[in-house]
Amino acid sequence: MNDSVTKPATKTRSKVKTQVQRPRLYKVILVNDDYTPREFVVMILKAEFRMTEDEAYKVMITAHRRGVCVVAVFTRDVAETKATRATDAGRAKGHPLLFTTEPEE
Ligand code: TYC
Repeated sequence: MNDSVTKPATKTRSKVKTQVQRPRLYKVILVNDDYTPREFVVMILKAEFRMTEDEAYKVMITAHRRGVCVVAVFTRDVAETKATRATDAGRAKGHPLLFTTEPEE
């Protein structure tokens, strides 16, 4: 029909959404037992998780009373490494002290 009316040239450009994914975080959990001395648990928390005496005592006594206590939250690698190191430090002294990891919801 009207050939003189031409559509403006359009370019189709697919939109690229850059998604920044936050890494899943993992809790390090201190598990109570009946044998590891309280002072030893506090010492390990200070050494491995850079806690003050007060922070370490609070975490230790919470695990002692409630069975478990969340120590801190890290990326998976860091959480697993710290939990393993802390558990191994107890085992090296003959204690059944246990740290586990669990993903955050
Ligand atoms: N329950 C231990 C005791 O009475 C102390 C303790 C606390 C051990 C916390 C482990 O995760 C723990 N000697």
